[in-house]
Formats: sequence, structure tokens, C-alpha cells
Amino acid sequence: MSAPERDDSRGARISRFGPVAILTIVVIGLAVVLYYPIAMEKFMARYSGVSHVVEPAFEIQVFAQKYDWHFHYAGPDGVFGATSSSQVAKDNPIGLDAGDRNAQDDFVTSELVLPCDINILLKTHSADVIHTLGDVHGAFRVDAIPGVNTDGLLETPASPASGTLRCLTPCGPNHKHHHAPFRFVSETVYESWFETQLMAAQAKRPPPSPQPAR
Ligand SMILES: [Cu+2]
Repeated sequence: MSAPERDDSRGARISRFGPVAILTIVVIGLAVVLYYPIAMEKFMARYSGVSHVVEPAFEIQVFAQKYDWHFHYAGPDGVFGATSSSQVAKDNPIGLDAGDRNAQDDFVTSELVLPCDINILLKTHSADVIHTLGDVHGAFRVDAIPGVNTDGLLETPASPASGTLRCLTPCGPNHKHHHAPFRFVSETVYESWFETQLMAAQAKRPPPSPQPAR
């Protein structure tokens, strides 16, 4: 008995491979549709700057000077008080203007403390030479340049962490001592720390001058 003859006509080929071809096209189409937004986001992050992709939750002003780092928090109002080099003093290293209404709830620290799992914009300034705030692994770095305000976006990890941020640009004979501790903490710990800093800053603030008698 001879084997049944294979039908290689065009119609037979279409009916044999047609469903496979359609399925392949559908799968590729779905992959393109699903991956396109991710690919575009990566492209924008790489070539157009992160500000188009990630919105920071809030800002911290970072002040560098040989060989200190100061972190300026805006307080509950979210508005930074004015600073002026003419007001820089030993107990006011960034020259925060105590007379500015927006400065009343601000505080300044030498340790960077932030909540976990959040994006923060670090606006960086230098009072003398170029410094670079960063971690030794190169996962984060932002330059502090005299006369220029530089933005750095810091994404904190999902879990608590602590360590030391260092100056990554040689900035003078004591460059190796130019570093600052950091802590990434839970929201609860951050709120408690924030409250403590606020109260400490209020306690240090001089009492308002008495109103002249009428
Ligand atoms: Cu430095």
C-alpha cells in the first residue's frame, strides 16, 4: 500500500502554516506594544535627562565647602528660606537669613537623612572650589560648582541603609576628610527625626525682638 500523497499546493501550504504565521505576528505585535513605553522611558532617561521621567518627592539644598557638607531642609512649609554669603557664620554655615519668613521652619544638618524608596532632588552649591558628592561605588554623584546650582536626582533604596558620602573630586589638602554620613530610614523614623531637627532648630533660634511700645 503506498503512502498518501502530500498536497503541496499553495492553498494547502497556507492552511498548514497560516495559523502559525498569524500567531507569530500577534505575539511580536504584543511584545512591541508592551515593551515600547519601557524602551522609550529608558531612552529618555539616558539621552534627555532624568527630569523628564522621574518627579522627585521633594528637594534638599546641599552646600559644600572645604571640608564640610551641609544639608538644608525646607521644613514643613516646603519652601526654602533665603541664604546669603554675608550672613555666613560659625553657627550659620549656609548663611540662612533668619529674617526671612520662609526660613522660620528650616533646619540645616551635617548628616543626610532621607526616607527609603523615594526620589529626592539634591540642589548643590559650592562656596569655594569644585566638589563632588557621591558614593564610592559610583551609583550616585553630583558636582558642587561655585556659582552654579547643580541638580542631582537621588533614588533611595527600598530598605534602610547607612554609610558615608564622600567628596569624589580632589578639592584640597584635606580632601580625604570631606565626607558626610547618610541614613535612609523608614517613613516613621524619618518623621520622628524631622520633628527632632525642627525642635532643635527652634530652640537655637533667637527670640523675636520685642515690638516697640505704642
Ligand atoms: Cu571636596
